[in-house]
Amino acid sequence: MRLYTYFRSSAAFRVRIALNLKQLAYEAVPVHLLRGGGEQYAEAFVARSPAHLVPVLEDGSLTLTQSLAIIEYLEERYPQPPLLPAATAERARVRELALSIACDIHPLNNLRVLRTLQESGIDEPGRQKWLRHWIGIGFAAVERLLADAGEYCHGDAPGMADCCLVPQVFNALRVGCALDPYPRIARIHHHCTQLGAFQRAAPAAQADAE
Ligand SMILES: N[C@@H](CCC(=O)N[C@@H](CS)C(=O)NCC(=O)O)C(=O)O
Repeated sequence: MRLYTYFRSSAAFRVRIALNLKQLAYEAVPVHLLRGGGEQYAEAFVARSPAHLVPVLEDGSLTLTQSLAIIEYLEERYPQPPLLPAATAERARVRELALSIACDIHPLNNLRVLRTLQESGIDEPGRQKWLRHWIGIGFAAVERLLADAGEYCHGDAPGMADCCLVPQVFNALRVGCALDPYPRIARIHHHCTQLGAFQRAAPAAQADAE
């Protein structure tokens, strides 16, 4: 398997965690999102990812974008260990948490959104404020959804929601969001980041880390 990735990309970070949890070997192909205007715009990459976004997973003849579609694919193709619970209602709960992060928080943090803000005259402090604002709104909702959570987002093993939560916390800490208002998120982040699968997926552990 081959994963097109960027060390700091939180969407790629999600997939790296899932691959590690499932103990699947993969070749990491770095795509530098900033260098030369961004390698995501190079023609060879756009053929794989028409939206100019990482991650992209290649597994045999399959080329797949969208981190959650990739994780769901891995779950069906390589079921052990499971990243989704067995019961339908519980699976929906985990997807609810994962989508709250991947759809409602992360897109507002994205590089191309920040570039557009910059082009519209929003300065760096203004852009940081924007990031903290949307992360705060999103985390407040996720914190409430985690009312029954223990060490992980759901149940007693890390799953798809944890694959989304930890990278989003990484982004939050980078822009100076305090986790104090979100003790459940902070607790789950702490437990997950004790695990090798999360540590090996972390931005600083990637070959392309700067
Ligand atoms: N919904 C997509 C989001 C992918 C995404 O936004 N990737 C970011 C990095 S985290 C990216 O490639 N950004 C490049 C850009 O904004 O130009 C997914 O979950 O895979």
